[in-house]
Formats: sequence, C-alpha cells, structure tokens
Amino acid sequence: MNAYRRFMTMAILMGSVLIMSGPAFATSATGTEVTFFGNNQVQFVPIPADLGDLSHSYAYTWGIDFELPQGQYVDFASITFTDIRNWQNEPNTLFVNLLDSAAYGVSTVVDSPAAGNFFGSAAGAQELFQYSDADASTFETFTYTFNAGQLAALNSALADANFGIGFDPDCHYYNNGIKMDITTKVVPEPISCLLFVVGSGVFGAAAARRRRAA
Ligand SMILES: [Ca+2]
Ligand SMILES: [Ca+2]
Ligand SMILES: [Ca+2]
Repeated sequence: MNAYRRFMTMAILMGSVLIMSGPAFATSATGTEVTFFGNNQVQFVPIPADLGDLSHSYAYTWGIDFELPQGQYVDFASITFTDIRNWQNEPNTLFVNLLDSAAYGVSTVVDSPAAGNFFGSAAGAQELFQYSDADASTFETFTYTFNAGQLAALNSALADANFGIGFDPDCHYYNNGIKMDITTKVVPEPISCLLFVVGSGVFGAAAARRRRAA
C-alpha cells in the first residue's frame, strides 16, 4: 500500500512536470493555431496554413481572437509567406489587408480577379501591402513588417480582442504556409515616467553643478 502510494505520488509529480514543460501551443477551436514564445511573443497560423494556395476566384478573411495581456500593447507585427510563388509568369498581385473585425478562422468570398483589391472600399479595412512577383519559376519566403501607423491600427482593432487579415489573390499564389508574429510590450506607467523625469532632473542639476565647479 505504501509502495503504491509512493508510486502514485511520483506519477502525479512527474505528470505535473510534463504538463509544465510541455510545448507552449494550443490549437484553437476558432480556426487559428496560437503559439506563445516566452512572455511577449505570439505566433498565429491559420487553418489551413496555406489558405488553399490562395486561389484567384476568392478573397479570404482570417479572423483572430486575441486578448492583449492587461497593460500591454503590440509593438511589432509581421506576416510571413513561406515559399510563395506566382502560379504563372504574369504580373499578379496579392492584396493583404488589416480588418477591424472578422469571423473566427478562415472564410472565403467569391471574388473577381479583375476587380482589384476585394477589401479596397470595405468598412473597417485598410490595405497593409501588395505582394507581386511575376516570375513563376522561383519561390521565396517573404516577410512584411507593419509600419507605425499599421501597428496603431492593429492596437485599436484589438480593443475588442478580435481582428482579421484579409487576403485577395489576383491571381493564384502558391505557398507553403502563412503566419503572423507579434510581440507585446508593457505600457510605461506614468509613475515610472515621472520618476525618470525627476531622476533626470536631479542628475542634470548635479551635472550642472559639476560643470560650474570645474
Ligand atoms: Ca481574388
Ligand atoms: Ca480581386
Ligand atoms: Ca476589433
């Protein structure tokens, strides 16, 4: 009995260790695989990751639910296409947009390849970038990094813990996976700013005294 108890205690302890040291990812029921790296890096991957090789007949919305940790904001965001390749040697464009809100996971809408960016005039949408490579013989891994204005728009879209990325391929762009990476940062507290300013002031005064004394 004692041996059994010891065995069970060990088994429970080992189980807890395994859970604590397990991989830090969760497959969301909302159509996105979310992986956390450390305290402030998060990666989102849509399901399916290649968005069906981005067919020209459709526009795609990818809705992501993410609640920012309290007192934090997004200070970096990027979107990466692995092994992206034009389906033909022709000047095709892939439009990528930020959406203020979008249904969870990947949805498709029928789209005319001739009519430009499907999301162009949609409410709550703004174009992030256009990807274009007319050479179908080469593939590349391409990363786009959000600029300051786009980061501000992402942070405001996240106010309700939901945002989306809209893709409109005109025409097809084959690829081996899409991902979005963000890092978050703690908003500086007013009190520490104040202390910093006071500290700089004391420092500055001391330096001025030293200059006068010299
Ligand atoms: Ca399209
Ligand atoms: Ca289109
Ligand atoms: Ca939103």
